Amino acid sequence: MSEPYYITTPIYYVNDAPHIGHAYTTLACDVLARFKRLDGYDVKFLTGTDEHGQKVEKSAQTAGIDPQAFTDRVSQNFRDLADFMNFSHDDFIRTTEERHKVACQDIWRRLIDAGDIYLSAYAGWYAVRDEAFYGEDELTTGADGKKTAPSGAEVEWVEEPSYFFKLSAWEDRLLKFYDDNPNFILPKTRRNEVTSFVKGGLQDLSVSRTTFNWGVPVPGDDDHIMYVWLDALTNYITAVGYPETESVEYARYWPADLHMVGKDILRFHAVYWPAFLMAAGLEAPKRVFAHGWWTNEGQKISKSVGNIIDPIDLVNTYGLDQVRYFLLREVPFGNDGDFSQRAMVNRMNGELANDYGNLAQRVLSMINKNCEARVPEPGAFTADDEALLGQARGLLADIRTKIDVQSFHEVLEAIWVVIRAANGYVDAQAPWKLKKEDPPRMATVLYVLGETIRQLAVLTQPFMPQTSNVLLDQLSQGADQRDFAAAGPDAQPLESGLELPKPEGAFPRFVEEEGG
Ligand code: ME8
Repeated sequence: MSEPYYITTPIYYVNDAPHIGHAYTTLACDVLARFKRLDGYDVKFLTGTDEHGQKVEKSAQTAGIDPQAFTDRVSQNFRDLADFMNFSHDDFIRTTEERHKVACQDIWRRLIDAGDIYLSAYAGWYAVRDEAFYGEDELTTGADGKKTAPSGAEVEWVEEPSYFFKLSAWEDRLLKFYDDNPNFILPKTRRNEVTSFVKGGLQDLSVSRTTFNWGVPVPGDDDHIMYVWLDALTNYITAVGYPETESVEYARYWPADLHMVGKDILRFHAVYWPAFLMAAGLEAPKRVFAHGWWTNEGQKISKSVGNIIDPIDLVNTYGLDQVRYFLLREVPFGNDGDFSQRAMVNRMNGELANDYGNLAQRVLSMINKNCEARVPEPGAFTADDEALLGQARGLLADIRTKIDVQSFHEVLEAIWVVIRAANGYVDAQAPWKLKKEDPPRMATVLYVLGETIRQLAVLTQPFMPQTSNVLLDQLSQGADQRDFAAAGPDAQPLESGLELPKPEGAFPRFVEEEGG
């Protein structure tokens, strides 16, 4: 049986329309999920929506509808975006589902039984936007006297009865856990941030609210609802069948291989979540990767600035695979990045249309014209031929190691090294000249290029599924010739004599409108 791989996105708040940041995180997971499936893993890829809490309740009130109807509507927008972006999730969880309520109440009971939850009262600052509690020392006071959290969110003073989780008791065990699992938090810089936060001392965490009721009721105390983050984090185990810890699904997929998150919510995933799980007697996930933050033409993306990037508009302008490629190529994964139209067009025209698109188009057209539209029969390979073929066959092993540390930009860079080498080879070998001078050599050169393009098209599938499939169709590759068994040194190479369809361009150029 194939090895399991369980990957999750954050579940997004349904307070607002999805934007480029949400699409980015899910895209990264989609690429990993597709990569692992093609590489023979049994993948479970989870995404969904976070529907409880004060922030969502307030948004529903502003919209003038009841919270359930509101969340039904907004959650659907996230589902529609996932379909539009060609995301391949296996499950979409909503925290208002019954299966999730059962899971939340069960983990609560486990925490009570373990003696890690006690009843007291909270008096302190709360930011509804972050759904987070803050200490006085973390806040900044503005000229207007208003206090804000480090995220920029406004805080309000809250006083209410509350259950607390004994987070303070978990400091040493968390530090030991980070030590024992050096790759639990990636990138490394984020790991250092988290360990110094924990070393600075942990306070017990308020895990229930009483001043509103849009949430999962605390078992045995109807006055309280569970804190939205305890509720939300639990989604990752609900989706694998928790509380049925003996179930086949739970045993197979838990602990998760990777929780992908933005850097804004790392603390919840790397501190609170493993502490909740360990306290409940459950295993902690294997890795949390915190990626960076996108800005738009240098500015923070926010509704009030009015510069939200709608992924649907972006795709309608540049094309789906172009946007998928750009987002993971432009910024070293983990770093912050800036979206600019100029950079998008440059990469689309330079790397996709010119480098990759032209390579495929030139080679396939020459085969079509000069080889009766069939894969040519190669003669003996020269050192140059072997060098290019060797580079293409070596790619799979190289990018596997880069994917395993979520280094998407390096994967794409490695693929482009081969694309550029193939273009250099076309120029050096000049097959158009060989047509008259040495037709058998032309056949060998075009064969080498055809085989290189086949390897490339197999490996670009996770990033650009549609376009890669167009290329694989043009190489007459069947459905069973597209997984990663078809790439690398042990693959069955392109078959001579195979009939190829008439080539068509797979990577359009972006032509700017006049005056635009
Ligand atoms: O935090 N750049 O949900 P959320 C990059 N419900 N990524 C961005 C981004 C940007 N400008 N803006 C948003 C929540 N994101 C909780 C999560 S999980 C148990 C609960 C992405 O709707 C990024 O992944 O505020 C960030 O962590 C997430 O959206 C926050 O989504």
